[in-house]
Amino acid sequence: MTGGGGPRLSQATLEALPGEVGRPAYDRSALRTGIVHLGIGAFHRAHQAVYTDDVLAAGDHAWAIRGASLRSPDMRDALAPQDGLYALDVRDADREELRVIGSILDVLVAPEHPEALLSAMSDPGVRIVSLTVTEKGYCHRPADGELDETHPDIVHDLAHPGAPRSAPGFIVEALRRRRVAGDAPFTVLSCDNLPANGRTAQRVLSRLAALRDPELGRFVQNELACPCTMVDRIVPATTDADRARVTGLLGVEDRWPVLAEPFSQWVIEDHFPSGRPDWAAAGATFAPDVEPFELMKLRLLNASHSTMAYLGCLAGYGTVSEAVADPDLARLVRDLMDEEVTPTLPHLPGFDLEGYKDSLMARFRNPALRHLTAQIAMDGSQKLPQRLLGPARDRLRAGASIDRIAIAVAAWIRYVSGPDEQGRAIAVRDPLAEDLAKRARAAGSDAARLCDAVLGVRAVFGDDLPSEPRFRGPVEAALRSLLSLGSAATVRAAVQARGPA
Ligand code: CS2
Repeated sequence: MTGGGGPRLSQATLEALPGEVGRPAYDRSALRTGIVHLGIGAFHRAHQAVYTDDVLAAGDHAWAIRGASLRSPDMRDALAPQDGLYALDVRDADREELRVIGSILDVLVAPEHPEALLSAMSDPGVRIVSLTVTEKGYCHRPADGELDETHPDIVHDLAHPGAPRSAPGFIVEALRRRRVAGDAPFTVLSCDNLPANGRTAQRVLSRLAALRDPELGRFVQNELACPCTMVDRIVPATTDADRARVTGLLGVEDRWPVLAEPFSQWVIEDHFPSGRPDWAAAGATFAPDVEPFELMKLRLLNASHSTMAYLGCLAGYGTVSEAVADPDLARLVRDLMDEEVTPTLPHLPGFDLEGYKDSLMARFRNPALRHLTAQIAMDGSQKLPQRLLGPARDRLRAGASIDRIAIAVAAWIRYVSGPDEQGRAIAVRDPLAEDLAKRARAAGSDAARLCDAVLGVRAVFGDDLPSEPRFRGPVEAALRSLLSLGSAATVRAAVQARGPA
């Protein structure tokens, strides 16, 4: 991380910013906290915080955000000297726009002071607790979406409910406190890439609450609102080069700006018994049923991302725009979307699905974002079920083929068992990394044995897929090809087998 030592972006230096840089068009000292956000990473700051910034600018001052980090103090350390301010740098091939976001008041660091976070969440003025804690933050079993009661953080939180570690642990304890105090529950707003994310959150929370106290479990199950959302914006991790560039453009140092593409979408189920901001005025969509949008986004955008990430990492492509510049890989991804995913999607009347897929391909090509394949490749065990295995199950149920899905799944197996095609170790970042590595070591490089070993991870593949020959067969064939011919040749053969476009 750079630390230039020059003046910092802050409330005091806002006025000196160059005229073209956007900034909060409201009096920040008049804001009231309405939202506590768990998981204050780049995605939240480039997405929900921006919609909320618009709401505040429109004059509704009741919805400022207190952020919380459930792990490291880095974000607090970067933003505290900046009064919570940071720049959003929106980039594509031919434009770059900078805007300073003011909706986040401060950042709490949960492990340093769990009580401070619990008391922030128990404030009756807080009406929404939103989350971007990534898939693994729900402490669920990815294959069936149920709470993993053996998860170390859940075990900890049941033993120490007043000083939790996990997001579910904090939420359940804060809800309990509000109930005791006679305050209405907040609404829990999941903004993670999970299928039916609100329902997943509620399932996990009611189970955890019930393990603490059956009565609390019933309360969470019956009274807690957990609307589903579909969130979309491509937000690569900020690099030191980005920090230096933004600092140069602002004229003051921003220790942690966020970069994003121009596109942004937020579809929200409208169920907020305690009230909500008018995010629609900022471009969000409130819909009675979000699931069709979530499925479409997870299975088209995120599944393509994961496919490019594993095949791309193996082939030596560092970024998504490099991966999609390979015509064979681009063809494979588009075929995956058109032939194997689209038939599994619910019909969205009046929605231009072809246009949506075209726009995804264009977004993947955005050369101004260095979106690392290694970033997307992480936590595959938590991502595969909703991105690739859900569509695979739907296809198999319909008696249809899954050849491209199988290549993507095999690429993940190949990736987590390393080394890469140049013989270098792959740094697999995944909560199951150790188990996966152990299985891979025991299986060696024989495709059939490796396939069986990794498909045996029930938390990912469930009880059905490993024993389904129409799944296992194509996955093993693709893995054999990846092991013997490599990623590029496997992709080329798949595309050629299909015939000319
Ligand atoms: C990506 C997502 O890292 C990943 O797994 O697929 O973060 C993706 O960029 C966002 O969901 C886009 O909205």
